[in-house]
Amino acid sequence: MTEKDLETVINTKEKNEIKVPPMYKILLLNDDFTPMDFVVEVLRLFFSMDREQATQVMLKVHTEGAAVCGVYPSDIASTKVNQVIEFARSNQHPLRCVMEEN
Ligand code: NFA
Repeated sequence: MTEKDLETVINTKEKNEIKVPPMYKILLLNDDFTPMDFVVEVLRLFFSMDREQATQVMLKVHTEGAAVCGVYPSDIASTKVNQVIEFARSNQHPLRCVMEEN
């Protein structure tokens, strides 16, 4: 691509206000108390994983301390984080869930 082409691409993008929304990773954090089965249910319910994938991600959190369970725009990410925390709290588990910008 020439410099002129690049300029055109940039100008077009500005004119049309094409923007990608910032994306946020959602991570589950390990703890010593939350049952493994409960974490698998969280991943199935809130992140639409099948049992096999949910089990793999749960084990990654368990062995490595944390794992990404999804990547979403900020509104969706913060809603999911709150839903997971509230679901864990209402079942008296200390499971932690956080989001971080990509
Ligand atoms: N470490 C927990 C246990 O041994 C399982 C767990 C996995 C907790 C992933 C939180 C997140 N029961």
